[in-house]
Amino acid sequence: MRSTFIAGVVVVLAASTAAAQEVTLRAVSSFAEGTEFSKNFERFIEKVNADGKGVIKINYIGGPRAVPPFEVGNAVRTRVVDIANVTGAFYTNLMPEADGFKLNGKPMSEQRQNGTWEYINQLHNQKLNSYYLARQFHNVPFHIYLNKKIDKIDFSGLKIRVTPVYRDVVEALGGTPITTAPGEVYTALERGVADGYGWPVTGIFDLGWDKVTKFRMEPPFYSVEVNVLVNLDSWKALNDAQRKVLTDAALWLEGLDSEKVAVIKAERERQAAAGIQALDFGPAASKAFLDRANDVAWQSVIKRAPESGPKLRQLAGN
Ligand code: 173
Repeated sequence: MRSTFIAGVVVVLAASTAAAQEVTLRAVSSFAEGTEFSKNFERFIEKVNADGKGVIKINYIGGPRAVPPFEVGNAVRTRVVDIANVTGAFYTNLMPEADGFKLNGKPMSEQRQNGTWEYINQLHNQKLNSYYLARQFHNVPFHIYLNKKIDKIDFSGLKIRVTPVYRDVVEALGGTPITTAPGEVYTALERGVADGYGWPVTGIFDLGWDKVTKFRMEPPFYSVEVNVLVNLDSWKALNDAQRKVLTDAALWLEGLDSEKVAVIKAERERQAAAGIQALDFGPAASKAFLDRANDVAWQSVIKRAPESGPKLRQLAGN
């Protein structure tokens, strides 16, 4: 009687172990669901769920309504979530050198070959208890958008909405930086709390900012970086098959950056059609701006991260 009972328990346990071989990861994005900087991550999730049937599954909790953008890095670190779509600019409190990732616009295929990926992965292992699964949007630049016309590249007297991405350059050019999450940009512009904002060339229509934007300053600068991070304990708990599904999908996700060339062109045309005027001060002023933007950003990264800053600069080659 007793041995039959034990045998039964063993069978039940074996069955539940087999079922538990499909692991479920909880995911969040630091950008609103369905918007430009979440969309490809959402495609990645669909792909993982299709390719990983019976092996691994991602449960998408959603965007900033689930976890505020500036807290997403900490949520991955502490395993409140297993996987996140987040820019380094949102976790510089935990990793100051994350502000330097925008200064490397090399394709990820190259960064994976020349040791950059590996070095940045180590930084994430150590400081964010996470695995650096993918980096997106290396070929998408940023701009400063304005509602007041300027006649040279000088932000004196202007209040400009920033994140760490734009803070140093805005200050260097005399502007007053105001830090907000993307979700507060519309209201800041509508109320005149900000005279302008930093944002990539793409995505301003997603939250209706075209209605509160007059000018886009040229030239484009830096490189967007939005990373897919996996909590390191969650990553270590996966088996080889599960990691392979994630890694294959990550490389596919990075490859989607090639679509952005056409997207950027269309976006600039759409902005023009919406009445957003480009402010272009010519090649000499543009070059001076780019040099200054690059210098002040590296100085700031190196000051706050004296060891890893110079290494990141050497890897970026600028
Ligand atoms: O402007 C921002 O909120 C920001 O830093 C960012 C970074 C990457 C993609 C989009 C926005």
